[in-house]
Amino acid sequence: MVAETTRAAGGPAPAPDMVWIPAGTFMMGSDSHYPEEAPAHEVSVDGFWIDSFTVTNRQFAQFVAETGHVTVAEQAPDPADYPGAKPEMLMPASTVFVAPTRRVDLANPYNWWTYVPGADWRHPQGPGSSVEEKADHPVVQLAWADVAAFARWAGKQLPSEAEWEYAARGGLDGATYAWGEELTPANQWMANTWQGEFPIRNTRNDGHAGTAPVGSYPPNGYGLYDMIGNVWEWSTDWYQPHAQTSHSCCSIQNPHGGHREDSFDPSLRGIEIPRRVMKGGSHLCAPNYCRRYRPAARMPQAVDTATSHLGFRCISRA
Ligand SMILES: [Ca+2]
Ligand SMILES: [Cu+2]
Repeated sequence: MVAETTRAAGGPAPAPDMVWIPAGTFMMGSDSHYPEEAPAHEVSVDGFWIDSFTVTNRQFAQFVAETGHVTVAEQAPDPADYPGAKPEMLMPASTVFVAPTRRVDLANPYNWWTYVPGADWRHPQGPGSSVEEKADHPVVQLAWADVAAFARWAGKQLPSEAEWEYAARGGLDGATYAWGEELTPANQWMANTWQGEFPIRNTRNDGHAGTAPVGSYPPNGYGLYDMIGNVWEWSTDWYQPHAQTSHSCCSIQNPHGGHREDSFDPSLRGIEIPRRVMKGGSHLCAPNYCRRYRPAARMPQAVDTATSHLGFRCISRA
């Protein structure tokens, strides 16, 4: 599982299992998929190191053992932050995917997302679950404050959306997938996604129904594993549609997303929780619901919200 460390313009790797991504210019976003990905626009990023793998339960456990960090999901939310919240929403809890038993309205994500008291990174599906057999799976159920604390402890940073997307493309500029134009080239599964009818039937043709151990699928052109699928990954950018943040005239240098105040969820009036961009899609992305198993795909994620399909990896800027 140890990836060969690339030594290049960035000098020696700052930590094990990191790959140097050379500075470059690429087409960020896509005009061919979901509206929030458009317009495709030219972007340049400086070189940086990036983790070959998403952070695992084993690594997060080491961080917690050394620092005593208590994650957001393990703490009761402060009622002052959530005016009008029901009491059951104010206990330590987190968001878990629970497959419905019959076909449901795909327009309502609450048909499969459940707020489960006692769900946290050690119990990703709730109190009855554990990560004992999942040391090499990506850690999940982390809010922004948790991944930021881990990165500080590790002496690393978190990627901007542009850095993440550039790395995910693996040198294939403008390609639909991180590996080319076909979802399953030569009938090979390149990422852990969902096969079958989401959210009721997972045929696990790719070998995994939930998370898979990191590095279970082939790496991209830069030697990075699981950039697509398995778990979504946090980026630093405040969420805004590309159309509102990009400039059409010229390439943008090291962009860092939108404005914090513009990232609030407009449907939650009076609750101003900023949202960052998450990238890469997850084991829940399915052709009949969410084709976000692509580098250009992006979704807003409230900084206080941890889920069972969201993890992260770190970078180190030169
Ligand atoms: Ca799968
Ligand atoms: Cu998806």
